[in-house]
Amino acid sequence: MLQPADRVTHRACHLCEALCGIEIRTRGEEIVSVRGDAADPFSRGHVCPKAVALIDIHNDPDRLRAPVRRHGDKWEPIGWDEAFDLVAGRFAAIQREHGANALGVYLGNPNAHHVGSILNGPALIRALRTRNRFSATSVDQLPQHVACHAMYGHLFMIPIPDVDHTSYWLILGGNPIASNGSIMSVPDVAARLKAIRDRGGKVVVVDPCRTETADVATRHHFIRPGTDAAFLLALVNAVLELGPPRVERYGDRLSGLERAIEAIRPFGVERAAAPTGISADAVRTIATEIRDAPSAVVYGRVGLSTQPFGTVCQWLIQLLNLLTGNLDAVGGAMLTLPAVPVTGPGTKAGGPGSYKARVSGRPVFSGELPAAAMADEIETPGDGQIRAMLTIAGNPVSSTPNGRRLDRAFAGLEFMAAIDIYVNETTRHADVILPPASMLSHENYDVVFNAFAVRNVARHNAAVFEKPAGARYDWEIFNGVGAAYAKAAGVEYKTMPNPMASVAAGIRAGPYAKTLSLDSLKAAPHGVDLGALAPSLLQRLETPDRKIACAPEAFIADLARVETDILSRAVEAGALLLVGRRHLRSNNSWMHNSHRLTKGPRRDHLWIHSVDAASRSIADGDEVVLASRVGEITVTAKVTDRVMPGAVCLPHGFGQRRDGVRLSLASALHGASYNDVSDEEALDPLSGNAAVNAVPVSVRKRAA
Ligand SMILES: Nc1nc2c(c(=O)[nH]1)N[C@H]1C(S)=C(S)[C@@H](COP(=O)(O)OP(=O)(O)OC[C@H]3O[C@@H](n4cnc5c(=O)[nH]c(N)nc54)[C@H](O)[C@@H]3O)O[C@H]1N2
Ligand SMILES: Nc1nc2c(c(=O)[nH]1)N[C@H]1C(S)=C(S)[C@@H](COP(=O)(O)OP(=O)(O)OC[C@H]3O[C@@H](n4cnc5c(=O)[nH]c(N)nc54)[C@H](O)[C@@H]3O)O[C@H]1N2
Ligand code: SF4
Ligand SMILES: [Mo]
Repeated sequence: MLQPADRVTHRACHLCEALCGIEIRTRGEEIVSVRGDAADPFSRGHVCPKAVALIDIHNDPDRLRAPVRRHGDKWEPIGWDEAFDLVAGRFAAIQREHGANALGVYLGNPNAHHVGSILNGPALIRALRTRNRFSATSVDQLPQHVACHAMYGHLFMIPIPDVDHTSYWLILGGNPIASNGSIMSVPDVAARLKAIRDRGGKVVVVDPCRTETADVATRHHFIRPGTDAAFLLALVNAVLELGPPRVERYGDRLSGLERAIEAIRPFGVERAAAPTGISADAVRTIATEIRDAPSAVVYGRVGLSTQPFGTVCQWLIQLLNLLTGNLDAVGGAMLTLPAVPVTGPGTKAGGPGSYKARVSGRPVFSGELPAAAMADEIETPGDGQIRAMLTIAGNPVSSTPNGRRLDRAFAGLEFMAAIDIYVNETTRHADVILPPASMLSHENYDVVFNAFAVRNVARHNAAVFEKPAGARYDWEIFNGVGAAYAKAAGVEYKTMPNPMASVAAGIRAGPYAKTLSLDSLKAAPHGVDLGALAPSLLQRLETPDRKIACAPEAFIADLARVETDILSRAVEAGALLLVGRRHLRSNNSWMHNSHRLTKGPRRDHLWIHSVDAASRSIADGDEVVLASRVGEITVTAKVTDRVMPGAVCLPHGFGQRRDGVRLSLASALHGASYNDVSDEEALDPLSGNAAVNAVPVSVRKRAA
């Protein structure tokens, strides 16, 4: 029953990229309900089951509410100041003895959703002076940054599909119905997908699995994992067969187009058919449909980036949109124009590092080493070896490749601190955990995902609760560590102001400054619509010559690998490649402690096609051993034609059942960690991004 004393707060859900507006009713300190905010012009009342699970996270008895220090396998409370001094003192001492790079830092995904982390985190990281920086970016979208930085001059200049106006959407390696969209904030994507078809358009999905998105698409093509580069090369050639490139709109702002076409032509349309499993006819049909559509957009996400050809795939996608005149065009792919700019003056364009990973020689991009190289850097002795770690909102033991090796590496550290809300697979190795206050007591502005939305939107997120006495915001924790570290290490750390001040300044420096301010946003609790995406890429290019670089030499050189590793490599009979999937009721590795999300049927099965199951005498529900170069896990098989023959599919993020994890619900669940079989040596060489998809594996029935 609603009572007059109930308070209503409007904000956006911070759990995924969709930016759904929510309405939270509270009575005192209790949350009465979480609902979709029907008055939000962007999300229009849509939410997924995770929004309601915000209640579970807020109330979770396992969520840490104050700093803790580990003694053996026991955790004891510790005061904030004592904790800051301990962490800073140990970091400084280890660096004094072994050099600044003896400290490693890993940043996880939730940082991207929190204004305090995204705006104030970098100052702390810089103050810590280490080159050994890692993040979830290199198990995710790094190839998109690398491709777009090379072509357009800024790592955040990633064109977004104009979902609301397109007539044709080709989706590769993304399942927005389950993920709610990525590098494309698109709330209520199901309705938006349906609208494409209702207005006579088409949606075509290319994926080794028949996903929930494939179910609502016009057509779905199975593709053998990791072969998309060959498919995309064939598609470019099929487009070129139909006539000259439609590049008039780019005028003289293209460089290297001829060079790119010349490099791509030898791949032809026919050769991709056998390795990919998609016929040349099907490729030509897609090319014709794209060419005939009033507007079209090609989009590739996690399944395209986290595979051995991530950067080449993302480059070819940009080229396809460009060659068909759909880059920077309505209904195609355009840059969002956010209220708080993330490109342009005063922002960091990013780019390749001037150094490489110490042990593996893997590339560095925008000051970060590949997460797949972290275990090497911790385990390998020598100058620059990591001996202490700081993780911030990250769970690399479950979320990055060869988790078991990383688990062992973390166990061997001299010292570790985590800024995190749980004792989980990774943070159980910490000596000190510093937990920020519940996100519902944080004021928030989503600097990142408002900048990658399919409409220009902005929304201020009011805090639902006062911060409890003694609790700290994430940015206050950064200031605490920073100040203590400055003292201990004798370096500079300038205390950072409330990040909302930077949001206000960002809006003042941004394109809507005349009509918008932080105050006017606060007065618009349902968010502000700033209009549809519009062409702006050509005006915003940040390459040195202000042209689109169509043919980055490193990308062209990597085509040789398509030849050797895809086109000329025979597929062994019975070979299996592992791919991942997401479920609407899960979020990477950290939301399995919510009763609302984990109840109901199990979602941790290994999908295997009936042909592959039969040849291995595997029946539905059997326990099977999934093995790769790096290890084995036992999982439960589900025999299904949703996955193609030759591929098996497992969700990541399970496997909380490990000693010392303090997640009472999650650690009782079935399921093993995907990343205990993904391989840290498998990566996209151009970016260093982990190839957690298309992992060669074997599957056998577990001996009784
Ligand atoms: N096999 C496979 N692996 C994958 C993927 C895949 O598709 N397949 N996907 C990859 C992708 S896209 C990503 S983004 C990464 C994610 O990689 P990570 O970010 O390393 O992992 P998460 O599971 O998101 O863990 C988030 C951590 O943040 C903590 N946390 C949650 N909320 C807060 C908060 O408010 N404050 C703080 N300080 N901490 C908080 C959680 O307790 C948890 O420790 O995983 C990648 N790994
Ligand atoms: N419910 C839920 N939502 C989430 C998350 C979550 O964990 N759960 N995580 C959030 C995060 S951090 C991210 S980055 C986004 C990711 O959002 P999406 O990019 O939509 O990711 P997925 O849903 O994992 O879809 C990836 C698809 O790639 C396919 N795939 C795998 N390998 C290949 C390949 O070689 N080729 C092709 N063509 N396809 C391949 C898989 O079968 C799968 O269908 O989701 C976000 N939203
Ligand atoms: S779709 Fe994403 S933003 Fe929307 S309610 Fe679900 S988790 Fe939150
Ligand atoms: Mo992600």
